[in-house]
Amino acid sequence: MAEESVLYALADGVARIMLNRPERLNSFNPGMHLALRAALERASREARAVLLTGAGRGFCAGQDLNDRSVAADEAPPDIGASIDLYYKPLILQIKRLPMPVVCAVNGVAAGAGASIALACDMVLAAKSAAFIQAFSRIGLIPDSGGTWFLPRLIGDARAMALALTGDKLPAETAAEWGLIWKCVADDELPAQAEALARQFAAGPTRAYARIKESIQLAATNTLAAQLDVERDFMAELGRSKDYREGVAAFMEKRAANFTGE
Ligand code: T3D
Repeated sequence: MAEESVLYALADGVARIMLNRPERLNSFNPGMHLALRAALERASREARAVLLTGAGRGFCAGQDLNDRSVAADEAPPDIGASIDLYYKPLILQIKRLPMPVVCAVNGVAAGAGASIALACDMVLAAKSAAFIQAFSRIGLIPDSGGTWFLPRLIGDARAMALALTGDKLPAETAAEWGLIWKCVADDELPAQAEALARQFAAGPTRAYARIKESIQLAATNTLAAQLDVERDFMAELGRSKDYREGVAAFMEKRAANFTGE
């Protein structure tokens, strides 16, 4: 039987999702897309945090180019349809997941693989990892939100240069530039990413969901509109059990026991 292209394990509130086509650097075929979408859907029902990583020496090399016939006598692939069917829903699913998604970039993240990492809420990368906007190398543009994430995270000049050149950006530089949260020693990545995911799984889940949503809304809101968003979310969270627990724990000088309610 073929190995599963996405592995899923739930423990202590953390859904651990691993892209698992290491022989192709975890590049995407339709089966892996569907498996990842199903894993994220499952996490949305049973987890309080997600940890996404890749098997083997790479994180993800984007689209599996073996699935793209470019023979002169064949019709060109309908890449727009592939984006509508697979990549766009995947990015939106990550962004809309009402819990933190931690991404542990264990090796190269290229093409849509880089964009998928950037769609996650906190990105840690191994020192040996790198981010490659591989698209222009094959005559395409950054997709899966690449043209949206890059300028917002690192500014137009750096975004443009990475997209145009397709040059490899080492993880350490990615962290220095603010493209990702942190670059860590290779052998420390699993433990550090796990600790962060566990911390989130034991935290105020509803607040995390609203933090995630607020920061996304801020990308397009005016200040006045964003102040209204903050008021509404604060009003809602002020009625939550976790808020009561957080304040009580502070007053009693003890650790809070958040339940996500
Ligand atoms: O088409 C649509 O639906 C539109 C959506 C597009 C989204 C996109 O992601 S477009 C961009 C697609 N990705 C790429 O262009 C990246 C292609 N890969 C590379 O440039 C390099 O592999 C890397 C720079 C990522 C890593 O280089 P390196 O030297 O560390 O590894 P390698 O030897 O190139 O790759 C290892 C194996 O993985 C190799 O197979 P082999 O020779 O050992 O049998 C290689 O062919 C395979 N591999 C790597 N990336 C892909 C891949 N196979 C298929 N598709 C890939 N994307």
